[in-house]
Parts: sequence; structure tokens; C-alpha cells
Amino acid sequence: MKILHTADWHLGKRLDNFNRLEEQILVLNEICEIADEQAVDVVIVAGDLFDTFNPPVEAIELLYKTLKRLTNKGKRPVIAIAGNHDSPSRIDSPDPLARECGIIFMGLPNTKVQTLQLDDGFEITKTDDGFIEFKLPNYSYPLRIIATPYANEMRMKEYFGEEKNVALQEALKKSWGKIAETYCDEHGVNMLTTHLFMQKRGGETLEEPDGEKPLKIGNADLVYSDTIPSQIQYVALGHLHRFQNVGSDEQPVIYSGSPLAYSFAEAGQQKYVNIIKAEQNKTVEQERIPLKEGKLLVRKRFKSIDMDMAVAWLSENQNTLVELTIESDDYLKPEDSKRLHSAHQGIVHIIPIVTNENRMDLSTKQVNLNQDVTALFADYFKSVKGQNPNQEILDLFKEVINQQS
Ligand SMILES: [Mn+2]
Repeated sequence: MKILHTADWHLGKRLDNFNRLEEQILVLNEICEIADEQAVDVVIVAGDLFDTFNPPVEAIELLYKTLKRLTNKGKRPVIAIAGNHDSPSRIDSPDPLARECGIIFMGLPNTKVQTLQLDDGFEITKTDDGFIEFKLPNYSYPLRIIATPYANEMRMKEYFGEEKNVALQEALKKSWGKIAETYCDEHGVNMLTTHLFMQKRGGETLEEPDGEKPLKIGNADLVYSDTIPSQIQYVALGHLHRFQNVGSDEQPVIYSGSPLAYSFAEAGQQKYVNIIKAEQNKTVEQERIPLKEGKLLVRKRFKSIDMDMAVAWLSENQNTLVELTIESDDYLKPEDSKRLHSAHQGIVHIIPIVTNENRMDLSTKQVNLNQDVTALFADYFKSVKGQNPNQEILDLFKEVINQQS
């Protein structure tokens, strides 16, 4: 059977002032088309469906429409779990209605899905807290999924009936081990999906997404991939935005990554969905499919004297979101800033970098207190920015001063 794994949709997320909804519509449409072309039997969305607890209406509509489309009229189960950005109750609440369409929402680690049989569709034959067994129309063997939506360390242990002083790592190992022992024999396909910060023991320390709510605080919520029971053939993870395997070839533990680059730390990253071919009692085959939609995030650096070059580059790379660094000896002039912005609609930040060396150090320099306040301000500005303020800034300063008197 074929499973499509995706995660971290973050519907409703913005990049500063830039709304990403149009791109999200395009890339989710692309994911639906991949699911159809590849004729996948099951879809897993491993958390962070929304970006906030109270997402905008357009994001909610986009989620429901996309998941419904993915179910292929109730023939293809779609399992969507909550991530750390999602409100568990918001994810759980449409469940009775969603289930009839073939969408299984799981908001909490102890969510117990009800058994179900859809006309001409699939069947949910067994369930337990955080566990579902599916019978799919075209397969003689079942698919089992252990699903652990995000909860913080303390709550997670509570749901699993563990003491506070037990490490999360141990609590998960015990709970997953018990479910795997009970339900996951070699006569079916066995998978696990969760939204956690997981890495390989002894492996490199992975970076959490920029601007994300971090899970790893003093390593408290860090879990190693050796907690995974041996019966599990594939782990579908959410949280980290870059595609990566933190398991092994024999037992892949995969972050599918987000479908769009959501911060400049992800600039230039190719995004994917992962397609898994699984059979009972066999190592899975995987193929990651690159996503084409969405704007590229680009970090670009120019010297202010090469303003024409910057403008030319911007004109030629319209379908991008740009973080522009401008090196100059003087404070960036408003007319330059205007020129850059009129050449490109997607400049998210302009970072001015001062290259001259006559930055003053206030700690060693005697401040001349006999100057007027505007001259003092100019001195201060130069000490902080390394440049003299331009006339516009001085005028603005004077205006502020005058308003106060
Ligand atoms: Mn997350």
C-alpha cells in the first residue's frame, strides 16, 4: 500500500507583512494532485495544520477543503494530528462530521477514535488510545497507525499515566511499546506518526525552525529515535521544516518537512512530500517528491554603490520573497529604499550594514555636552549606526522634539 506523508502546513502563517495564503492554496493543490497521480491509499498530516490556536477563516476553510479532497470521496483515509501550533480541541471538534468523510482528526495523545465503516470506502476495525487499525478496500492485510499528537512533556506523561519524574523518552517508549506489542504483529503494515522534537542518539543536534515555538528547552522535550518499537516500519514526523531521516534505512524516521519555506532560515530549501510503499513484514520503499509551488525565499547582499545591480536582480527574480542586505558607508537613503521597493513587491526586510570604520565608541569618547540637542542626537546616531544621520532623519528628530515642547 502507498502512503503520502506531509506535515507542518502552518495554514494562516505570515512572513512579516506577507500573507502566504495564495501560496498555501497552490501547494496544497499540488499535494492533492500528487496523491491522485501516485494513487496513494492513505494520507498522513503529522501536525502543525494551522499556525496559531485561532487561525483566520480562510485557513480553516483551506484545511477542510484540502483534507476532504484528499479523501477521494471517502476511499482514502486521511489522518491529521495536532502539532504544537494547533489547539487540540479545535483539531478534535469537527471529528464526528469529518470521520464520515474519511478524515480522522486527533488532537490529544489519548484520543480514542471510534470504529467506522464507510460505504464503498475503508473500515476502522480496531482502536485504542492513540491507535487505529484500518482495513483498506484493496488490501488483504491491515494498516496500523500509532498516532501521538503533540502535548507538552508534563501533559504527555499524564495522558500515558506516568509519574512526573519519569523521562519523556521512557514514558513514550513504554506506551508505544505496549501498543505495538498488543496490536502490531507481522501480518499488517505498522506505522507511527507524531509531532515531537526527535533526533538520532549520538547524531548531530538539529535546529528547530526559526520563529517556531521551540519544543527543546534545556533538552527536556528531546526524544531519541531509539524509543520507536521494532515492529514499526515507518515513522511520519512533524515539527522540523527540513526533509530528513533521523532513523535508519531499515526503520526510516522521517521529517517530511513543511510544504513552503516559512522563514529565511529555510532560504533555498527544496520542499517535499514523502511517498511510502509498504507491505507486511518488509522494509518500506520511499520516494520523496519535490514540490514546485510556492515562492523561493532568498537572502541577497549588495553594496549600495551597486544599486543598479540590486534593482536589476530584483526585476529578474519577481517570484521570490527577499531579505536584502545593503552594505554602505552612509545610512540608506529613502530614495534608494523607494527604488528597491518599486522594483520588487516581495522585499521582506532591508538590512543596512555599515562598512566604514569610524564608528565611535561612546564608552571611551568624551561626550560634548555643550552642543545643542540635535548635534547630541547626531553624535549618538553616529555612535550606534556608524554613519551620520541624513537630513530626513534629522528633520524627523526636530519634529519630534518640537511636538514635545
Ligand atoms: Mn511544530
